[in-house]
Amino acid sequence: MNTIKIQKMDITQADTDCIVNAANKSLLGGGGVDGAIHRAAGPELLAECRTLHGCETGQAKITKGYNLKAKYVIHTVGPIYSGREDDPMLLRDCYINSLNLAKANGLHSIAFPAISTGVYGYPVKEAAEVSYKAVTDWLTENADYGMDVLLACFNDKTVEAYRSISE
Ligand code: AR6
Repeated sequence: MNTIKIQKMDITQADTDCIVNAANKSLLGGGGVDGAIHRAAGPELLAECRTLHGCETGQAKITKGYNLKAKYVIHTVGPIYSGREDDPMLLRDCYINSLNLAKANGLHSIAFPAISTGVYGYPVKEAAEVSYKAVTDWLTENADYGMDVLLACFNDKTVEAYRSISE
């Protein structure tokens, strides 16, 4: 069975099989959730990221989780919000490609931060709509797989945005 859970939390504390990092194209670390994940995982994470040679917007790459509870980190790069048509498409790609990569690695639980809604400026409500639909579409298409999705919200605004959509 597939599940979705919305929870206010620090994603570095998630004990899912993998957590998703809202990274930038260099995959070499940054602020926000990216900084928090690198600090919690330890320097070996950056060392492995250096071997990946970056990542395009909307795509996803996997590494080990090192000192995190999660065994793996899936690094994806959200769009920098521009108000153009391809913002929602690229944001959707982040969720779909991360879920596909988790499945390809045999993982059955995954935690997502609200990708692009911090430094990258995507309005929280709009992002929550795109993200929630991407996740539910994927779960419907992969109904037999058994994936537990945790939407790890760092603040009340994000929790409320997801709750208002899911209810
Ligand atoms: N756990 C869960 N969510 C968090 C955490 C945490 N520990 N810390 C922040 N958030 P952002 P972006 C939330 O800025 O907008 C980095 O420098 C935060 O409140 O981390 O995709 C990268 O290197 C917000 O809701 O990511 C890139 O350069 C969400 O995570 C750039 O920022 C995303 O905020 C990516 O920007």
